[in-house]
Amino acid sequence: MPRTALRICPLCEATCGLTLTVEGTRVTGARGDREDVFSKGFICPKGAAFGAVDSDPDRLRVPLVREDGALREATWEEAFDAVAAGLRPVVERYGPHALGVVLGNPNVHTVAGALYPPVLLAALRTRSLFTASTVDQMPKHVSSGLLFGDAHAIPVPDLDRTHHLLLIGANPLESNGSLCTAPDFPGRLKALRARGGRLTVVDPRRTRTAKLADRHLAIRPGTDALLLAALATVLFEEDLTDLGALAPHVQGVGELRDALRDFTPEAVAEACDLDADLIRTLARELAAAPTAAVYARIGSCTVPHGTLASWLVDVLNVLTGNLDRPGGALFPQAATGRTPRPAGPGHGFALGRWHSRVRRLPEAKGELPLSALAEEIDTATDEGEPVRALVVIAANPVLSAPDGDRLDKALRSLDFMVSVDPYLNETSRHADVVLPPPPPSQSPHHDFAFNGFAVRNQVRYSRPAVPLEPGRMAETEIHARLVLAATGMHGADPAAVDATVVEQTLGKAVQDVHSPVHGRDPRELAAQLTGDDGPERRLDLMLRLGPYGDGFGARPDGLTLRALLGHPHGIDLGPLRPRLPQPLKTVSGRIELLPAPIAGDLPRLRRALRERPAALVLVGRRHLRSNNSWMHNVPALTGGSNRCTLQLNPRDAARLGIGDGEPVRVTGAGGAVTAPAEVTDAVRPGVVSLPHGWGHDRAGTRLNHAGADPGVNVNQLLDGSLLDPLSGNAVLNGVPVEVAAVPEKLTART
Ligand SMILES: Nc1nc2c(c(=O)[nH]1)N[C@H]1C(S)=C(S)[C@@H](COP(=O)(O)OP(=O)(O)OC[C@H]3O[C@@H](n4cnc5c(=O)[nH]c(N)nc54)[C@H](O)[C@@H]3O)O[C@H]1N2
Ligand SMILES: Nc1nc2c(c(=O)[nH]1)N[C@H]1C(S)=C(S)[C@@H](COP(=O)(O)OP(=O)(O)OC[C@H]3O[C@@H](n4cnc5c(=O)[nH]c(N)nc54)[C@H](O)[C@@H]3O)O[C@H]1N2
Ligand code: SF4
Ligand SMILES: [Mo]
Repeated sequence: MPRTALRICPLCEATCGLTLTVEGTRVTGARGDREDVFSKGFICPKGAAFGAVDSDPDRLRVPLVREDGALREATWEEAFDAVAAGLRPVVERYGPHALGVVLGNPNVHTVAGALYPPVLLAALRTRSLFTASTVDQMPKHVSSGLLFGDAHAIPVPDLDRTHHLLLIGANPLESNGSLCTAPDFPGRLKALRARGGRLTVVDPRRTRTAKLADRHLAIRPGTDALLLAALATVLFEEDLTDLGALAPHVQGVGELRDALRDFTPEAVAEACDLDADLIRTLARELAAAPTAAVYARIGSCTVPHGTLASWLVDVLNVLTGNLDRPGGALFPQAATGRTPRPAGPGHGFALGRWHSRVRRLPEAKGELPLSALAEEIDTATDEGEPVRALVVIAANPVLSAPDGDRLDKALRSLDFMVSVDPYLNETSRHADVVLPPPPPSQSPHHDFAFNGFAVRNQVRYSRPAVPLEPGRMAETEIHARLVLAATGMHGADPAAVDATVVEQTLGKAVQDVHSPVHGRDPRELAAQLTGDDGPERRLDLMLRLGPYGDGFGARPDGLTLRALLGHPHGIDLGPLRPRLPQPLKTVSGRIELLPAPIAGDLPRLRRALRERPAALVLVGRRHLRSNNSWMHNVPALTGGSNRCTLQLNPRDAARLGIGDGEPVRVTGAGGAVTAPAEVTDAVRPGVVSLPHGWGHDRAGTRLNHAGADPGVNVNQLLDGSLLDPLSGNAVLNGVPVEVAAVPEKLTART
């Protein structure tokens, strides 16, 4: 008999509650959970394909270990023996930085990815940390770090209450939203318009999101920081700033006004290819709206001025008084977030505490740019050791980072590599050991990361929908054993990892005068934790010490794991609320509107006013039925419009003699690829678009369906040299390329 089970969807940031149909141990259906407190029944095609994603026959079931050059199936014991034997000698011989760690996107979608990598990194003390953040949102972290003193304090637009949304470089109708967790983002945008609100979209492509908007500005890629600076300048010039309740918490308004003075609409219009009057109108609309929120994502981050654009987004929210007020942009408060401390000066945010070895690139948030991973492996310098061994968890940088071919070679040259990955793919094929996590149906779920960016405070937890298959190991246990193997404690009980974290966390909490457990006995508190295993006890711990927690009895009505388990559809914790000044951790205790590193980068933006744009630049795009590099192997999610085509405007197509469907050669600094042309006026002239995550044609992978229609790797067009200097984030959009027709008969060889 089929049964149902509830499971939060891990396939994008929207975190919808699903009702799964389970037959035996197999998920045979998925629909939206109408009683879910947050998603209320919403589901998208990816969520509906949960069963197909979950039961993909190419998912690895047992570990793989390299023997005589080839990967063979192995027991878990053999696999962890090999990991310990491979990693420890590298650390012991060459020191901690020779062991690199690469963390990919799905870590923010799993319980294991939230709970264990911090433990691993704290124990390893390696400076060679590379994550998907530096091909994504690092500019936002840096801007929040500088403005608010906390890289994780990222305001989210109050979608359900705002009167005016200025949405920049994001396409939530395909992506379902990012750094703005909102199940049914499309429905929420439609509701905004239905209640009389305005939606303005800035995007070089006329996306499905742009089609919903009152106004669409097809900006020239890479110039959003100029547009945003001009909007701020108009607010100053026309006396439209109104900080409202924020005023006592903000410093540097006068300095900011002076610093931005040159960036008038008239000055930026040509670079942005936008009308100066329109920019003025936009600024006036923003100021006049009863409430408004400026929100920007990938298209504003993965560009040469990513940090400046990210900073200006919040500058505009501050100048219009919309930061931290309902209808504006607010700081969510997650149930597993830290107990709020009283407001006051903090330590601030430091950048560049160390540098990469080869290009001397500054760290940001403890990370080096993913764009520098290949050179940190393949290039010797006088200073320090190259990376000789790598722990790769849920990452596929051969496709997601610039210049995959170089990285591919570099990975092959490593002394040792271990991947925690369900697939043998473009990256994990280089591993000496592959540790496959179970499919999502067999894993628990809680959104440690995304609840901190959600448009409504709420908390939900799903236990595994299906018991672990015999021979499987929970991803939490894989991570715990990996921590032990990498730190010289191979063979110890993995439960000790969780027990140590609990002991240390409680040990600190009881000494903290602001903690609800101040002065209590940590052992007595640890004994109160409930949960079936270590990860559940850690969740209980975080909930109970968190902002809504029971404080181990201090607030008897507060949250505990047991209370949460009694609410399988989740607990609603209410709309976002103003929180300032509490979240501020700057040295001044205020919002530092013009931080020194930002001021230091403004001359580069000023130079951009005079730069001649390239004739053709590349931007990316996402498709609703896809997710980065790892979902092209699921037949239910491929085909139709989800294809790796080069979109180009009819004017450019005519100029270059390219017909729809014909093969075109695209050349960039890092290489060239050939893809079919898709001639469409949805992209503005001078812009071409290729999606990322394709290029599944390398040997030695196990991706049968993806390999049949591999597409090309857009990141091969990049050589990794273009970065946003403050954050080290890769420039993936607005990249100069050349495009030429290819005679059909030659395409087979390219
Ligand atoms: N040109 C261009 N490049 C881009 C982007 C772009 O817009 N344009 N976007 C960038 C962005 S925003 C991101 S976040 C990165 C993503 O970059 P990555 O994180 O490197 O890539 P993903 O494709 O998300 O997948 C990572 C790996 O996780 C594995 N995986 C899936 N589920 C699980 C799981 O439950 N556990 C474990 N352990 N592994 C799992 C997959 O098999 C895959 O190998 O790509 C970036 N690259
Ligand atoms: N279906 C699906 N959903 C996903 C993913 C996926 O791969 N597929 N990936 C997930 C991940 S890891 C992330 S980070 C999020 C990203 O979520 P979004 O940020 O919403 O991602 P995109 O859909 O790539 O939208 C970026 C938009 O920026 C535009 N753009 C490019 N360059 C510029 C520019 O210079 N200026 C402006 N203003 N716009 C520009 C592009 O045309 C594109 O429409 O999506 C997540 N959700
Ligand atoms: S919108 Fe995202 S979370 Fe919701 S069902 Fe689709 S993939 Fe899953
Ligand atoms: Mo991302």
